[in-house]
Amino acid sequence: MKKHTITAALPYANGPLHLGHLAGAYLPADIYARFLRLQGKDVVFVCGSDEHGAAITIRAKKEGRSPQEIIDKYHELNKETFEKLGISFDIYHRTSEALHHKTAQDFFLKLLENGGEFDEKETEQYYDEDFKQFLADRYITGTCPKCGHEEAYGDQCEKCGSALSPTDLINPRSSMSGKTPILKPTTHWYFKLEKHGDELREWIETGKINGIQHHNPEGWRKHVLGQCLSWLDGGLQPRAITRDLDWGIPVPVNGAEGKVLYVWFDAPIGYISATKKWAEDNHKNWEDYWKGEDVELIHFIGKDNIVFHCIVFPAMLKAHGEFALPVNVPANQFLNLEGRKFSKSKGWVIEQHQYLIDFADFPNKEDALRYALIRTMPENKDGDFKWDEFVALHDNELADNLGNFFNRVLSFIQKYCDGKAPAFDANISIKGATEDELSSYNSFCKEQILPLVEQLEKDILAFEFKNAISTVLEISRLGNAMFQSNAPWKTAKENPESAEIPAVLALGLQIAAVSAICIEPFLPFIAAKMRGLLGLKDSAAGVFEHLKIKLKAGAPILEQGNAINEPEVLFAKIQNKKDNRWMELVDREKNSLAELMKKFEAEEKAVLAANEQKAKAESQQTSKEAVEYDDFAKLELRVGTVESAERIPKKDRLLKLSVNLGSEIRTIVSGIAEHYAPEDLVGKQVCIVANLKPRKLGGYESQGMILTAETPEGKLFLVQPEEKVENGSVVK
Ligand code: B3M
Ligand code: ZN
Repeated sequence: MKKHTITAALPYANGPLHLGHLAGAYLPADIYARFLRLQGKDVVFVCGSDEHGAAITIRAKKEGRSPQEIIDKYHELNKETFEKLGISFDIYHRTSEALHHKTAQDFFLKLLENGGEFDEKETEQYYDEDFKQFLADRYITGTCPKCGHEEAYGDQCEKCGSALSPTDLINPRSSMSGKTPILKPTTHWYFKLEKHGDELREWIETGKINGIQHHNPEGWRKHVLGQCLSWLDGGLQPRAITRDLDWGIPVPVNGAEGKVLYVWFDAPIGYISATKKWAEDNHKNWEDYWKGEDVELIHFIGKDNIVFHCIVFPAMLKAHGEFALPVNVPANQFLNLEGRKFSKSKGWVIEQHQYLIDFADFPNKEDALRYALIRTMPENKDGDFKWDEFVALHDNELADNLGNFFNRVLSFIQKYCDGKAPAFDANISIKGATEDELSSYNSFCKEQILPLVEQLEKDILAFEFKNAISTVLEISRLGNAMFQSNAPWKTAKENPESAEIPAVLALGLQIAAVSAICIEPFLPFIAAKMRGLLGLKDSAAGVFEHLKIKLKAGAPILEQGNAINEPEVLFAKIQNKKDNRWMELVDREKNSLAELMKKFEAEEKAVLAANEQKAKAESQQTSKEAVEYDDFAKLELRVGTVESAERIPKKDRLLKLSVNLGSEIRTIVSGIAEHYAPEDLVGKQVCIVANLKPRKLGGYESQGMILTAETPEGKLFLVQPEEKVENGSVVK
């Protein structure tokens, strides 16, 4: 039997996660894993904390704590929060576990032993002399050579997004001592990624490994393939997979003291060690889930991790030799918050644990959030989480459609059928979703419900979760429409003994049961409640397959006579005139974002003003090089009076002036037509450069140049003597 290994990116245990992370990787992975379990597939769904790397040591240093304290705190917080949100990992492991250290070291040694995978190379790297430590890329800041940003990191400039290496930085500084680091030789192991380039390209482009079809690249997201191919086209380079650091997994080689494996080398191996631990605890063989042809490995990640999961880790798995490669990496794009990027440092963020605290009393808070995130999931383009939409989706779709339908079914069953699943008679005709469409129980199941259920399956297996959940809501919409066209409440008044009543209600009940099963991967909490009310057994492995079989056969999902419970409100509306509690919570969130937005806008305005100021000051500074006095003295500047002025046809900027210099009248063509009307100039005194060589301008010979002052905005004003002087007076 096929083994399905589902991984979700291991979050760094250096802080809480926000809704963008949830929508990006964990929620889609959970939907997929839950669905496969309903299909009866053999699944392991692994995740855990990524507890190495500079991000954690930097945080520890900032807070004056040990890395161990940091990871313990956030590992627990993230693990617990995922659980509360119904993310159904089979295991949430940690990369600080001894089992993981050993697994990663063995992996390294196997690659070393295989030969030809690594290069051991000495290079010069930045070293902080005060702290006696080589500096991880993230520990070095300096000026970005591409955009001039002064706080760029040694691996990346966060302003312009360029990938950098530490030696690219101008004025590098150590973020430990703040001083300029020195370059010092050190030896590291480099993984020869380029060696696997051709194989990787074939695998990405055709889905083939050694000529055997492994997956269908058509099923991969375009943006994922695009990123992979652009990396391959750019040429693969050897990558250092060790670091000089005291936090991480020691390089298991004599003489490598003080060196650890690079975090991106050990972290993906964390998927393997998590599986090992789970297998150990559950009497399974971990290798069944990682090796051999029956393995279907799928990585759920955000788009910033594509390269590591589609190029580097597959190359490592290939180099090792025994592992299966992923069949898909359905990476998501990013989720925004009310139109802006999530930013923890700016406070523009909703952390998932904080949401649970803020909405603690709100029933269905978990599913309400899951629903809003699924409906805005950034599958193929960035998504946007908006509070108004959160409310609308909950009230108009969950409450008014799914909740309402379910409630109707349950109350009808109480009212007309004594709270028991009614028998149905396949021969009785029931109106379909529209009044003129006539159906029987059988054909309704086969022709109307089954196609939706199959569509749902297709959507999920294609990682189209947004479409998939709409399909589930389509099922309850169909149920509501069926009730509407049959109106059993009317029949009950007109002909209470009619066999049509139990037949219609039996069908309604079946549709409710189908909804309860199909909604489970998306909204597990409400699904459990629905099952409880219907008296459906627990969501057992394979229940989805049984559902399809029953629908095909027109057989009941709920047996006749099953006790059905009294209805309960499934979704309490947020917008509720009588009870404003939930809207108040939402308003609080909205207000705090609005406050922040005001602050951002004020800041942005201030920055803009400062920039303008700076530009102005710069434009006013002398920018030309200094000249000798003698050079200046070569200019002959004189005062004259404008005798006449006229426009030059077709030359919008030019005026032709006659200027009286006392001893002579000069014709001067000047570019001031946009600033002075000809009639305004006549009679005015001006300063001119009198010994400029005559030039042809606008079809006339210009015998001099008028001096003007130009403001930073580009407006021109005549330069004039303060009082009238004799024409021909010298300016000096
Ligand atoms: N911890 C980066 C991240 O959280 C990294 C993922 C590791 S997955 C093997 O985005
Ligand atoms: Zn930059």
